[in-house]
Amino acid sequence: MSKQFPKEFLWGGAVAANQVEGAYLTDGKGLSTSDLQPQGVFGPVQERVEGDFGIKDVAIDFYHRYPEDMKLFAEMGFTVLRTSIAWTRIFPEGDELHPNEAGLAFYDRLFDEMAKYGITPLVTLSHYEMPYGIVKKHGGWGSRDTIGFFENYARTVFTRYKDKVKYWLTFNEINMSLHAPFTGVGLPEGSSKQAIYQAIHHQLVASAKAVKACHEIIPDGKIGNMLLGGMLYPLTCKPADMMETLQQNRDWLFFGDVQVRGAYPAYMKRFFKDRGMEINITAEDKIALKETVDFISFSYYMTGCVTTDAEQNIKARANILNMVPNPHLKSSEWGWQIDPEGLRFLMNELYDRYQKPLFIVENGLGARDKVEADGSINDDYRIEYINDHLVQVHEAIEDGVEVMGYTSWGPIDLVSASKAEFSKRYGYIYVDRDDQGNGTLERRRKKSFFWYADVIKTHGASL
Ligand code: BGP
Repeated sequence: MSKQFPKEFLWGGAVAANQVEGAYLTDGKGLSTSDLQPQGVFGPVQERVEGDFGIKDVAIDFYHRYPEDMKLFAEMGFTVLRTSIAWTRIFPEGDELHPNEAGLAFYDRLFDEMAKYGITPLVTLSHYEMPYGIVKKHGGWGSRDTIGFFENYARTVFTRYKDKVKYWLTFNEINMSLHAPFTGVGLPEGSSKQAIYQAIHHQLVASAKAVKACHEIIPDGKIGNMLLGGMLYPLTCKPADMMETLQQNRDWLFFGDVQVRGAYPAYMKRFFKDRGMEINITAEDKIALKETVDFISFSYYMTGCVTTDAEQNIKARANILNMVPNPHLKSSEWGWQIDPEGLRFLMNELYDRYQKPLFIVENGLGARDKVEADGSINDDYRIEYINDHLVQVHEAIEDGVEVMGYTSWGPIDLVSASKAEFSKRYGYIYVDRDDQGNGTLERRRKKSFFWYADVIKTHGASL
């Protein structure tokens, strides 16, 4: 069967401001939460000391080198690039009334550069970072006031870029707040579940208000949510395992349920009651939540299993999300289980549940690459991974799922989110930098670069 994708399908890659830009204080940028996590999104928060503080300070210097990178993306034939705006470039402390013009001007230049090559921007408002000023002064998303700060930021960027950016996302992997509360909602590690869910509630209201603002300011625009697509399977067909899997899948689908359906799902009533939690949801909040997203975007790297067997549960802890390993799947070096068919399964699940178009905005293989003596980088493992996943995306389209596009994660090597290291690479483009920050930052095409260019050129027929 030909793997031809629809002509209007968008092809490209995805990056995030704090993992590529560097220039962490340039042109009036304020400190973001990510600038205080030198060891990554699960790492401790450290007050900054003078001088070098970790590899994210420079990252891949995209802030200055984006014209060169855009040229390479265009050479691969990208029709879309997902990136995020660093909130702290626009509002350095987060709670100012007026934006920082130099920060706004940077993204004007960036979007203009994309336009030169006909690359459509897909922009995340908040990708794993927020102004540290809001955390220090207001307690992050724990405070209701943060909804207003975010809405002001969202309205500012929608108004400024309304003619340049038509596709938007609110919060990156909003469901990760349960696993990394500081990164997600600016609360300290060890915060109570009650506090985390209250902060998440504020974030969900803010997300809905951004959706409303986008609809008002950019009537021909589209705005989506962004979920970590962490599909879980029951380890056995024991009814108790089935039930537990249903519950655990709801832990992350809950966010989508609110953002797509416009209200808290029925099952959350018992969830909160059983845990003795009470979330302050006002009548105005309920009205605000009714403004729902136009499409659903998600990341997809792996699947995992669920069991009610205590012993198996202790043995698990195979990856960052503590999923029980699936005996039928292989894992990456970082314990992420590779499951292309799971992507088709997940896409069908999401489409059955919501009947909204889907956008796969992250997928890829983190691996250590070797530069050969002749300078080539032969990343066949990456080609295989992406090929197999794209074949399943095509299957899902054949199944009837509406899919807007695919942006693989890190088309150019960047700083890893979970470990803030450089040796876990995702790119089609190699960047000369190591975990200690040594290297020239020179860009080089890997074997996968030419392979992906071919996939795009043939609309998937070469898969
Ligand atoms: C997602 C994040 C990204 C990204 C990716 C890969 O969860 O949205 O920011 O980094 O995971 O993760 P890592 O960089 O830890 O390999």
